[in-house]
Amino acid sequence: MAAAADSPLYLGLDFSTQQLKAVAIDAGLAVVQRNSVQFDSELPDFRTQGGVHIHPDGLTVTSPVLMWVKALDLLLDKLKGAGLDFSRIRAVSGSGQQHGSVFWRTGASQTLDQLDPELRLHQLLQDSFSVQDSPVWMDSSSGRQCQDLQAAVGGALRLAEITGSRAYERFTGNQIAKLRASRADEFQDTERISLVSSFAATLFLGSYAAIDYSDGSGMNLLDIKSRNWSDLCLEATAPHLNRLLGAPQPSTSVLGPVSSYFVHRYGFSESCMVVAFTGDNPASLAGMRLQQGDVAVSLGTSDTVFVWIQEPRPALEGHIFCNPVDLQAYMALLCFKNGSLTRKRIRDECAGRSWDVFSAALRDTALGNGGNIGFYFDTIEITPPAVGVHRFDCHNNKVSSWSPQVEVRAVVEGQFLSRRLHAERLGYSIIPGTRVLATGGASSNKEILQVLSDVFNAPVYTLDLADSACLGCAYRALHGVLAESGLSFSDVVKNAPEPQLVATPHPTAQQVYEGMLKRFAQLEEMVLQKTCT
Ligand code: ADP
Ligand code: XUL
Repeated sequence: MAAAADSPLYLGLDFSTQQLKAVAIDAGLAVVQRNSVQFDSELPDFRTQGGVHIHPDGLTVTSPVLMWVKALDLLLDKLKGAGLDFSRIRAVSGSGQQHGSVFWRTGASQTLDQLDPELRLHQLLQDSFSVQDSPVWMDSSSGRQCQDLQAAVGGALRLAEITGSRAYERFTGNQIAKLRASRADEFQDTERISLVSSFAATLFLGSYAAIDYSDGSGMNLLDIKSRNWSDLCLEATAPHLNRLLGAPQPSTSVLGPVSSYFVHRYGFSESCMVVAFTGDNPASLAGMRLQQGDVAVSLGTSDTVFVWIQEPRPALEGHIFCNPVDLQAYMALLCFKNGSLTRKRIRDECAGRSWDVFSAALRDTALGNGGNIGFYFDTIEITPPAVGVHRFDCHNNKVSSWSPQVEVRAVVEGQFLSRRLHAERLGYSIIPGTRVLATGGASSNKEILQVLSDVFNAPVYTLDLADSACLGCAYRALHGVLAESGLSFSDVVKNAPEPQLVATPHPTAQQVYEGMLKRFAQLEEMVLQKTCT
């Protein structure tokens, strides 16, 4: 039955690497609106590629913070143009690419407090940032600060025990330490530091929004057990950092009503609530309604693999984050930098820039690719920290090229062998009943998902909507307003559409990939040693 024309709606947003997306749902969880703004093509003045600027050192990667603000202006205009009645929105929540940081200039809170609804946000906030180019998750320029932090707290494993991860260059604390050392004046002129998620919540709230526990776990600063900033980590990063960060809050918190700017400019209701924003991966966990035993594989700009866990066992590889929907639980995550952008490069070079041709190459080549194994690290990888393109034939001999079709299968098989290898090292194992839940841009490609199913030897499911982070935030907005009456997240989303089965493993998959996985692990070790020497 269609919902009444004035029934409540819940808005979810996702400030991801390449675009800003929105999904509105009704109280019955049906999607009523969907829209997006592509940064490169719709905001060309900022001259980004894939939403970012890669600096000449090849390590520093940033995005213009005003591009994100302008994207929100544009998205809201698009939603209005498409007929979304903002007055029906009961709550809004959102997510952002994880780890990115926004530096608000001294005095910005006053500007936020008096936003003139006649003007656009990007005009109003032009002078509100002490740093124009926000470091993002693709940055790997803070190696020195990572070493310093680990030394200060008693080693990599100790840091992982406190914060859920050893030091990673993209993690926000290390970015803050780098900025403080390299751009002291801008740092001095900063009154508040947000994550991309809490920055976006701040725009809606008109005052500084708290960092939530789940996205806050990606900073190397939060004690994931006490769910408070770790004094040890804060002190090792910058003086008085807790003042710049504000107190962290549960990811399910209702932060307050939208600011009067949104009421007057777009017709939001004064009682529309802002529910804490979180990271895109935690938001995907919510959107996919991940259950214990499932493994989620997100194929966006980055590829990520994540599982729901009850007891954290931090290690030197992978990350443990506080769970975004259950205060007692955690999630484990692996992140791979060379995901869609690398697949797209191979598509452009070997498949005439067409996903259809790319898919045909996967269909026309055999499982196991005749024993050929490829590693494709266009930029220095996170898991494992290796770089370069490395091709091996079935005898483990290095080769310099393959036919276009073999190259296409090699990039996809190599990526998924790596996802499985590292997920198993994190404690994940395939058991009868295991579901692989796929999301992100590439999850619309059935042939890619068939390879995923074969390599994992498990069925692959997707949601109708490839963008689970955005949908997860619409669910979280709804949960935020209902949580006060004691409803759990799973109660709230129990009638959401079930994921659809899209691929089952080929009968020979286990035989082909068991052996290949062992060879892959040995070859990866070799590639890694090469990178380190
Ligand atoms: P993000 O949220 O990280 O910005 P998305 O999850 O929207 O990214 O995924 C975008 C990526 O999806 C693009 O880089 C693109 O290469 C990839 N993609 C889109 N369509 C396909 C397809 N049919 N096959 C494979 N990859 C695709
Ligand atoms: C996760 C990570 C990326 C970003 C961008 O640790 O760095 O997945 O969240 O999507």
